[in-house]
Amino acid sequence: MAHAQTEAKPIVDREQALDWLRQMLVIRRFEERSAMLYQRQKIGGFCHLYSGQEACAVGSIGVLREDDYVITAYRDHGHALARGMEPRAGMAEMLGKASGCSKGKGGSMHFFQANRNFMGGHAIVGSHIPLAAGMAFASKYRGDDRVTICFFGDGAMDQGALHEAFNMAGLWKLPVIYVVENNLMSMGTHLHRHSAVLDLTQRGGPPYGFSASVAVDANDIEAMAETTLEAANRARAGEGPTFIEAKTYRYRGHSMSDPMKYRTAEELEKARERDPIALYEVVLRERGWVDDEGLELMQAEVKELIDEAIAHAEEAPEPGLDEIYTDITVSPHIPQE
Ligand SMILES: Cc1ncc(C[n+]2csc(CCOP(=O)(O)OP(=O)(O)O)c2C)c(N)n1
Repeated sequence: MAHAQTEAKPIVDREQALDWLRQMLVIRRFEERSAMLYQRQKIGGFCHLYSGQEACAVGSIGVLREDDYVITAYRDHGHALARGMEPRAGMAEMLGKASGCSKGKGGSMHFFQANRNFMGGHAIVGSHIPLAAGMAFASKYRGDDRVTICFFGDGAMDQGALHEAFNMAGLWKLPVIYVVENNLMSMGTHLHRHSAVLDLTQRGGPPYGFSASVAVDANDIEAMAETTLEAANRARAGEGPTFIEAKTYRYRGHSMSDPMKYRTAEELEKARERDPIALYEVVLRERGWVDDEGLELMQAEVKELIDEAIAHAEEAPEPGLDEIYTDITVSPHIPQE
């Protein structure tokens, strides 16, 4: 049983809190079922699970506006679902079906939903970090007050693209929030083996003149929400970017093919004692906002939602051959007969 460690005063009302708990449960179940489908070879390509990190996506995206931009790396299911993607569009994408969010052509690493300003999962480590600066630049150029939030892993801290983009974001005071989800691992390489400085808030914000650089316990969903809200307020007020080191942990291997030999069962067990979903359930019980019956009902609803998404995905058609060149490149480069 997890113990509540959050002291944060509620920044949300009951309805919002229950919605966040539900979203975390949806992400967890979506991925557990995806893992099963992967093992049954229903899902092709790479598949990176987010289990253990749910509070990071739900808490941060949950305080943003619908017109703000969200962009992430390849561990993207959690961010997409937190942004409101329908599980059936996500699951169909996992199975490579035409009704998937990227028409079945992107797969697990390339969820995308422009009408929710979810600007995608990106497979090349660090590649989307300059894109986030570009989106934030566009907001500033247009004179609107939209914010861009960009998620990446601790491994991306070493990419040159990150440092080039951070320099421009700081220089031009762009309205962007950069969130490193520090789950301690870059594939099987521990942070202390790829970074001389372990306090990422020192590497992320200060060298580039960001308005703030803060570390947060990202298993505490409300702490994550509060930190993000403050960052968004600063960005909208023209104060420029914030760097957030979201301290978290992933339960699964890097991808489905990772046997996790770099980690002990004890380490995993210890991490699970601070499971973000269990922690939040305890908090909400203590506030009297949920009880056994409410939780059971919520779990049953989430199960049904994911069951339905899988049934839809299994039955949906594959993309037709005529889709082979669509959405791949701009029209002049499509081969002509
Ligand atoms: C430029 C580039 N180099 C290497 C890879 C192979 N690769 C895929 S994921 C990964 C590790 C990244 O770890 P991290 O950024 O910490 O993210 P996490 O998987 O923990 O979410 C690597 C090296 C890649 N996709 N792109």
